[in-house]
Amino acid sequence: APAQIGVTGLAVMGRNLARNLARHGFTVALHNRTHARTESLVAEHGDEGTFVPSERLEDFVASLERPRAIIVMVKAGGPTDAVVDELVPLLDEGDIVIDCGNAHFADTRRREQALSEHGLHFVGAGVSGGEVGALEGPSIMPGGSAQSYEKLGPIFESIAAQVDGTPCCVHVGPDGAGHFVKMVHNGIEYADMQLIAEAYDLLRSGLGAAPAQIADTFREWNSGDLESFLIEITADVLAHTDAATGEAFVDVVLDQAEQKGTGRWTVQNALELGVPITGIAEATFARSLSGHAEQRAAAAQAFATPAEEGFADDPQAFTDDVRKALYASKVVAYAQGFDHIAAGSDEYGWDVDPGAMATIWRGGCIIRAKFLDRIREAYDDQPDLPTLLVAPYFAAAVQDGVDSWRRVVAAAARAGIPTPAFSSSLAYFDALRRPRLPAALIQGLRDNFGAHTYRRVDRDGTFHTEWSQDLVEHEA
Ligand code: NBP
Repeated sequence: APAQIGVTGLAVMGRNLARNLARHGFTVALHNRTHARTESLVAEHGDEGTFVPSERLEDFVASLERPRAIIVMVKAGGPTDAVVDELVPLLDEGDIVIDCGNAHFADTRRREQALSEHGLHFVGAGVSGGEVGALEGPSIMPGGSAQSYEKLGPIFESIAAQVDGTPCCVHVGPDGAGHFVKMVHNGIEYADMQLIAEAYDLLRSGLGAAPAQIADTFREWNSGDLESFLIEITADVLAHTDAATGEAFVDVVLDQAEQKGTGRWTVQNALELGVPITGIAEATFARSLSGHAEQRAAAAQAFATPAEEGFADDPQAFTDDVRKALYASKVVAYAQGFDHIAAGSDEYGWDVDPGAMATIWRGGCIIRAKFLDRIREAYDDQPDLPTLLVAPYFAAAVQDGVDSWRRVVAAAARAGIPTPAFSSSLAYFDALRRPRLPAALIQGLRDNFGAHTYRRVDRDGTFHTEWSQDLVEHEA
């Protein structure tokens, strides 16, 4: 029988996705540029389901039922274009090419446009969960036409992670919507990880707690509001001992965080759309800063650590403060991420349902967390929520944590412990809730040096003051 779906690109991700599909009863056509990968997949896992391997791309395409659904799981960028270009002449009208790699959503928009001119569907699908997720159930964020989802929906929803009987997959919106949402997901992941790292640093450097002790703290936190995959694996990583040295694993790892670029994409696009995703931006810059080894060495030599007294007066109280500050900062990071999705949806005309995004991130993906249920509820209750921060549940949580948040940020500043994500999230919260901002002064300065005009609180219209001529004010 012809295959129901095909996968080309059988490195870690494609291989596991193909196995997941086969395990769910789909007949899966297989192809990889280097045929040995296809052969080893069939040799090692051929008994998990029905695979139809082909060495030539033409045979692979011919082995599929129509309309064809072909998952491309190759290195993002040039390789994806190369594979798509090879596929297009072999396909027929109505066929669907699905890019499950980490493409930039702008590339996905371009490819979707190009393939639609050939009568083909191009679906950019964000897939999160790493290699384990791909095999056991990822979170899937497919974009592309509604028509393509009629065929793909049942397949993707059956192989996705399931939470309370609901699949972690939904049609996100047209063209690049899926890859856009995956990009923001990764940005939130950056913020989440930075916040966790700052909480660890506060307990480690502030209280002098050992990694194994802090692992216990995170394990405890994982039984409350903070329950999430990242908190869980933080406990695992902190509890881990390096086999070679017997030291805590975290102490033998070079402290320079790397990135593949999705955080940067998120921040770049947020700058273009004018969405203040400060938590994600700080997290991305914190990784860059960690890599500036020469500057760090020079500054470390030039400046001493401030002497801090009384930091650990009441370790338990401080630990509770850190937990609450972490939660409040996390709420800010998600509020900003959901703002970003809303802005992208408006700008590119996607009509993305934010509550549905919270739903499909509950399982499979890296940021899966208990509190995503609360986000979905918040949008169910009020679809036009101005910001997640004012949804009753989150407003109460932030209100409850705000004193702790201030104490932690103040203590960190006194002790010289950098908490860019904690601090900037608090500043964001304070800026949002203040009735009046010093932006008024900025407008005054802009009008002074550049005649950029300003608006007034008491009258409609646009004004300019003639600063050099006795401060004459007139409507611009
Ligand atoms: P890689 O990103 O390492 O890509 C390797 C695959 O691309 C191989 O199948 C390779 O074929 C194929 N390929 C390349 Br490279 N250039 C090609 C070309 N010009 N023509 C045809 N095939 C080409 O694989 P991966 O780690 O499995 O990731 C796949 C995608 O999934 C990426 O976009 C990645 O960003 C994304 N992703 C990865 C993760 C993760 O945890 N790793 C998570 C989520 C998403 P070959 O065997 O012949 O060299």
